[in-house]
Amino acid sequence: SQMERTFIAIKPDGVQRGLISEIISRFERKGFKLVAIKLVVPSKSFAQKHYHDLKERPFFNGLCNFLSFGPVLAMVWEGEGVIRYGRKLIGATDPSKSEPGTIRGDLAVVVGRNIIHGSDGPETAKDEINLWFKPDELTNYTCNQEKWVYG
Ligand code: YYY
Ligand code: MG
Repeated sequence: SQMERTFIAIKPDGVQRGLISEIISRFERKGFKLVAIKLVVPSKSFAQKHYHDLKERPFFNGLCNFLSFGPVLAMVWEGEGVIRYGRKLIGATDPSKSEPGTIRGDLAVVVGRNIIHGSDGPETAKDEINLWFKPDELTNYTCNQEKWVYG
């Protein structure tokens, strides 16, 4: 099995727009398992750590300011292929190019307010989970629907 974990965050625009339950329900109904969740207001320096790969980009400063505007809903989701498939549920970075049916395609309009973050690969998933969560904040439990999701 390729059971894995990914870091998913609803950004301040998604929280303020009342989209928490809509977004969580898409991951939950798919069959992925929630293993950690918390609401946090990141400092600007924490946002800079989260987005360190993008520090040379012209939008970096505005992006890090934006992430620190208000609460972010930080989560870890687990499942087979959840890193790659989570990105599919989220849709393309620019919502004007995201497919309908994706979170950004259905719920956002511009790239600077695209409501959600998802890790882009196994290494970033590990790094981002470690940045946002302490080990004891990650739960380990058997979800009884697993045998029906995976057979
Ligand atoms: O992983 P993803 O969020 O889809 O895109 P990234 O290329 O990692 O960029 C992170 C974040 O930066 C993006 O969600 C919005 C913002 N951004 C932007 O404001 N303008 C761009 N041209 C590209 C990205
Ligand atoms: Mg990214």
